[in-house]
Amino acid sequence: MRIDILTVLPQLLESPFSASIMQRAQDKKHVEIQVHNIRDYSTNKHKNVDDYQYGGGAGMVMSIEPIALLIEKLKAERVYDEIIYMTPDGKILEQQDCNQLSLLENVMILCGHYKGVDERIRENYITKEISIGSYVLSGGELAAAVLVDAVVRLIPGVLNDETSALTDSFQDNLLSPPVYTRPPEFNGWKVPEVLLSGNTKEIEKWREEKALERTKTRRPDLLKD
Ligand code: 6GU
Repeated sequence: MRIDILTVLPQLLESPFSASIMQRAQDKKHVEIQVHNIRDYSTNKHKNVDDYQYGGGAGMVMSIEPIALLIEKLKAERVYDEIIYMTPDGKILEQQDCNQLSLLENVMILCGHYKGVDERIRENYITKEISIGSYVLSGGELAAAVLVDAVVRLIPGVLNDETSALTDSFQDNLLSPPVYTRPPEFNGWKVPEVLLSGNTKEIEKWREEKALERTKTRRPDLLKD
């Protein structure tokens, strides 16, 4: 998969992809992530990327020209399956959306900033609008990092058996059961006996029960359908 991220703050997207699973996914060529600075495509001598909004009101709007230039340049290089705009008024991201996106070849992600982007960008280029939750961030960069992380780990080959995405919370609409590691007792706090029993059938049954119990109490909405 190739992911192009368009931003006015490329610094914010340096570290999220430079460690652990995200770095390994790039090293192993499962994904190529390119971050583009919208300011490099500014058409005026001050390198502005925003302007006052028509009709008045507080807050700047991301200008159409540099973003359109950059999008057109990228679209001339390859065909994009989706051009995503990160915005608090987008569809709230869920695991199912990530599963679908992980199957795509070329994805472009535009990070919103200030009061947002000139509506003509949304009308003419954007194919999907995504939010990561019902709260407001200063910009779309951290949201884009969350989206990319959630999607890239699902690309076949990125995770090994030990970290397999198949047992993640949400993949089967259930939260994950509790987990434990050595020692078997700490401060008098014991690991559940069944996990030490070696009885794989009983362990599997216990995990299913705990997953269901946890989902019922914490996220009953997941059990509706
Ligand atoms: Cl995608 N952007 C911003 N600015 N805030 C958000 C968001 C996105 N998703 C949740 N809050």
